[in-house]
Amino acid sequence: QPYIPKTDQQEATIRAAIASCFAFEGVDDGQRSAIVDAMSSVVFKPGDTVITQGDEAADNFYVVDSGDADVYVNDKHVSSVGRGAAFGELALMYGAPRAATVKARSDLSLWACSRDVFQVVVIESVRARKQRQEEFLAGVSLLSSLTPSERATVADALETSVYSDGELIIKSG
Ligand code: 1OR
Repeated sequence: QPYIPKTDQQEATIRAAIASCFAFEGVDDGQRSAIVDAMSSVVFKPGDTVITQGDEAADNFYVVDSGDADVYVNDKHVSSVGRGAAFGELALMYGAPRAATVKARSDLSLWACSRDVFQVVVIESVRARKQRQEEFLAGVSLLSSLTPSERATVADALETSVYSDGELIIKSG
């Protein structure tokens, strides 16, 4: 993986963006560090297009270092992103065309993570987590009549729930 040095503050910005982006749920600390290390700086001028809706060759996922960008769906302004926001993860996660157009509103400095690094780290850790969940579910006797593909569907829907000692989980009736 590439290694691009960052200041503590730059690293903190990227880490916080990753922490609040659902694409990185289940990605462990070591893998998050790999992404932080690999991200490289790209700059855009006001009015520049960063992402074009419908583009099928998504190249990067981004974190905003400074500046603002506008998000458009079907030419309609739907949101804006600024410092610490992550975007461009959807097409990389789902192998789908870009779902929105993103344009620089001001001078825009972004951290970019290439599709290759993103796929290795995120897709692999999502796959590994799903496999762990499927293996876990395979041992649950209540679900033993499910087919492997049904079990995979249930595994996809699993979320972690934490209970404190003595806390009610289900109430009869
Ligand atoms: P992407 O890889 O599809 C465009 O490239 C990115 O814009 C997308 O990932 C998201 O990270 C980001 N709908 C779709 N994409 C959005 C939206 C959005 N907001 C930000 N992105 N919205 C729904 C509009 C009907 C706005 C939600 C607030």
